[in-house]
Amino acid sequence: MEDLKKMEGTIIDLVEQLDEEGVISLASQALDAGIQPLRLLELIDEGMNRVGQLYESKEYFIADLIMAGLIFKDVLKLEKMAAHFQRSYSKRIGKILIGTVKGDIHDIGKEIFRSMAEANGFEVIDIGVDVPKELFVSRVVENKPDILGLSGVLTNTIEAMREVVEAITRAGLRDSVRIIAGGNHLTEDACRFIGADSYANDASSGVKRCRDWIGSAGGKEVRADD
Ligand code: B12
Repeated sequence: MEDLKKMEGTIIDLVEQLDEEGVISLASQALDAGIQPLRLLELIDEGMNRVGQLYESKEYFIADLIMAGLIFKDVLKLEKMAAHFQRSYSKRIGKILIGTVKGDIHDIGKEIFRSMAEANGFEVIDIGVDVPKELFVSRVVENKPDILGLSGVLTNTIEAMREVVEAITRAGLRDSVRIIAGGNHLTEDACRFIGADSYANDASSGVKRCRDWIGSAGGKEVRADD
């Protein structure tokens, strides 16, 4: 069997080549050989970046982006990946409502954030993609989450995110919910423009921020295996 280091490079190449069977097969082997699920996600992500670059340079087309998305979802479904994100908690530490903002249908990053947040003890209500601001408001009223997560991958989603925060404020809900914006294009400046309490470029740091918020509000983590 190839050693892990070599496998890592090959996985990135296979994603770039959109070789679905090859990625799944090698990803399974790498998991069996002990690769950390988060490391595997990083590798797939790196491959996705390459696909994105090829799309920008017009060597790849929209169908190729679709294929890349399917490959990522297949990897997330692998038994060891799914198992990594499933831990049982006797008590949830907090509630997160999450959706991808209007104009954006990318949902893989949101799903990764959701899985990681659930694995860290949060209850997560996912309201989907291309979500209008009015729906964010009504679902916040209905579900009373501790945290609202706004996902957006397209750079122009910053405006839609800002509109959601404005709508939440207008509805008199701003003081009842912390807001985190997620997307790898976000910056400190963008976060200020949006009016969110924080932002994250990746799911792990986003979940960490949410845990810190719950911790500072006096929340207590209780795991089933504690
Ligand atoms: C797969 C893909 C698609 C698939 C999406 C499938 C799906 N189910 O999601 C499809 C085919 C639908 C698609 C469509 C389009 N896409 Co596209 N797509 C991609 C691609 C290749 C991968 C995206 C992805 O899943 N990445 C992997 C995940 C894990 O990363 P992520 O989404 O960034 O998520 C991480 C963080 O952002 C963060 N995060 C995300 N959400 C949240 C939420 C919270 C609360 C937190 C804390 C964190 C967080 O954590 C995640 C994990 O760490 C990227 C290229 C790339 N490099 O990303 C282009 C890319 C994003 N797409 C692009 C474009 C242009 C489009 C289209 C406009 C193409 C077109 N002409 O139609 C359409 C837009 C449709 C729309 N209205 O949304 C551009 C965006 C350019 C820009 N500046 O905005 C990119 C960058 C490609 C490129 N380089 O040109 N796409």
